[in-house]
Formats: sequence, structure tokens, C-alpha cells
Amino acid sequence: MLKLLKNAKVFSPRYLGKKDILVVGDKIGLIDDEISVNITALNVEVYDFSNRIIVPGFIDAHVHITGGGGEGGYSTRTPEIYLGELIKAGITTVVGCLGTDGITRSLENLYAKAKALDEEGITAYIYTGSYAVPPLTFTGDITKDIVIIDKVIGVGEIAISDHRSTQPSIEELKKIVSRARLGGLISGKAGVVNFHVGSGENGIDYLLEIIRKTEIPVTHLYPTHMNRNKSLIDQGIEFAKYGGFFDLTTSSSKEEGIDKTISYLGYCFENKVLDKVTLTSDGQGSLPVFNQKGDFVGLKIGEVSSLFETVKKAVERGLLPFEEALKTVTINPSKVLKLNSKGEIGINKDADIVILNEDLSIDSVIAKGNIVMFEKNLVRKGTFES
Ligand code: FWO
Ligand code: ZN
Repeated sequence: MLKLLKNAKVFSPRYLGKKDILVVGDKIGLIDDEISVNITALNVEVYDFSNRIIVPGFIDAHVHITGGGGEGGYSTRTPEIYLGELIKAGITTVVGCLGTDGITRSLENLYAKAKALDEEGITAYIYTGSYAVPPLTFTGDITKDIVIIDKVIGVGEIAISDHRSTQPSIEELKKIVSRARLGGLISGKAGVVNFHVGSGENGIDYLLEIIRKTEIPVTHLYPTHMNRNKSLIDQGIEFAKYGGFFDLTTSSSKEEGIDKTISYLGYCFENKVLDKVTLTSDGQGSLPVFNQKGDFVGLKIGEVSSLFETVKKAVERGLLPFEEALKTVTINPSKVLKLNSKGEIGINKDADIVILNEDLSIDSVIAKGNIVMFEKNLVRKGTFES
């Protein structure tokens, strides 16, 4: 099937100008100033996207696709994600993970949900593991999980510097990262370890020490929730100077959370490390609040919609140029996750495309070459979605 997308302003995320794009099957086949096809001879759908902006489909590298939570007991286990919520958020590639609760949540369920999202129309991967060390695995071995299970691209979210972590030693973390690296090498995947960083004062000290004291390349260390506080952002900037990617969470339990994240994005841009920064939503993850004594006092649920909302607000408030902000949910995650066919509008790249209105609202979404949302109406929904 051919689709000709005409007259949009295209950000690949680099601005290409007003271009026509020919989608061939599930790939981008051609990008040019003017593409005309013989409509009768070819079975082609033509879309006039004048006054629209085309960007790569968004990659959300940290979503609790089978639900998470549970820190307040059984009734605080959060619900799974549905396809429509991801599409409305412009997310065409998602990486699913387990969190605090690695007991009632299973990796098999996570795998099945990722396969379901694939069948329903987007691209889904997973991390093996959960918060705990030693990590939860499918096969008993991280390296084997990465090598023989198609959807496993790394390990996560492994908790450090958090009262809910298993207080792993640096030696335990070295073993996890080195085994993930072996899996990545043998399978050609990223073999990345997504670290959940809590508010503990040691922050990512262990990760910085692993970079300094071992042969393990920094590319396998991928800390998230680095916008929790200023000292973590400063550690993130130091980490990026070593070539590491670090991740800011867009869901927040506080109203002003998004303002803080946006100011940190501006700060990273000023410190010239934005090319090493990604945003993820922590969608369906719990956003629990604990008091000083560590007692649970309540929780909210992460929203995948916060991912692009954060990009949009950062641009609207003039903190970041659009191209720069866009990188944090397209080309940057595709690099750290080694998803080379994702994150860019380019020849032979996957036809994962978001069409924005000039006010940066999400208008239409194409995933794997199929229209899944058109002019804000969902064309594809999850099997049981109303
Ligand atoms: C963050 C996911 C947190 C779950 O620190 O880590 O709890 O398993 O669902 N969420 N534990 C949220 C902050 C970054 C705001 C998780 C959660
Ligand atoms: Zn987390």
C-alpha cells in the first residue's frame, strides 16, 4: 500500500522544509520537494497535510504497559495501558517495564502485552527485570533473556538510591551491566540497563564509579527519573560528559512538576548536553508519595500524554527550539536503545509518523505505515477498547 503525504513542514527532527513523503508499506520510501504519482496506475492514498507539521513517531522508553504501583497495598496496583492512549499521545514505539512490584506482576505478562501492542499496530519492546536485585528474569540469566527473547532489549527498571530498592552493592550492579552488555553484543541489541534513580543522596554515584573503574562502556547505563532534584540533574550533566544518556520523567505527582522538568530541559540545553537527554512518561507507573518517615501517603498514576505535552510546553514557553525539544522523544531514545529504524523521518526508516497542527496539537498518527489516528479520531483501538 502506498500513501503520499503532501505539503507538510517536515522535522526529521532536523527541519527539512516543506516536503512530500511517500510511504511504501511500513517504510518511508521517498522524501522530496514534490512527489507526483499516477494515481490510477498505482493504488495510492494521497493526503494533503498543508498547514501541518510532520515529525517522527514518539518513542517512550519507560512505560508500565501491564500496570505498576502497589506501594500502598493491593488496591493501589495500577491498570494496564490501552493502545488508544499511546496513539493519542503520538507514541509509536514503547518499551515496557516492571517496577516495585515484581511479585504480582510477571515478565511473561509484560511480554504478552508487548506482543498485543504489536498486533494492535504499534512497536513494543520490554526490559527484563524489575526494581529488585538479583533481577527477575525469564530464563534465570539476563544475558540469555536478551539473546533469546525477541522483545527484550535490556534490563530495568533496576532501583538504586531509593528506600524501595534492594540496596544493591556496586559489585551487584557491575554484574548486571556486564551481563546486559554481553547480551547486547551477542544479539546486536542495546543491552542497556535502565536504572530507576530514587531521591537517596548517593544518586548515581555507583554508575559514575562503574564508568571510571571498569571497562564497561557508558552506553549500557541509562538512568531515569533524573529530574527528581537539582543534584541529580547536575550528576546527569556530568554523566552526559562521559557520553551517557540520561532520562527525565514527564509524569509528576505535583502540578508544578512539569514546570520543574521544563526548566531542567532548558538547563541541560544551556549545558550543551540535550543531545544526551531523553524524556519518558512512566505511564501507568505509580507516582507514590511517602512522608519523611517513609510512610505511604497516597499515589497518582503516570500518564503517557505527559510525554509530548512536556515537549510542547517547553517550546511554547520559549525554553527550547522545537527541533531540540523534539530530539528528546525521537532520535535520542532511538540512539540509546539502538532502535536504528526508529526516531527519524528518513529513507528506509519505519513509517512511524506524527502529524501535528500548527499549535503543536497531535492531529494524526501513522504507525508501521498504517493510519492509526486521523484528524484526532482514533482509527485503531485496543481489542477491548470502547
Ligand atoms: C516513580 C514506578 C517513583 C511502579 O519513584 O518508579 O515511584 O512500580 O509503578 N515511579 N514505582 C515516580 C516518580 C518518578 C514521580 C516508579 C512505580
Ligand atoms: Zn521508576
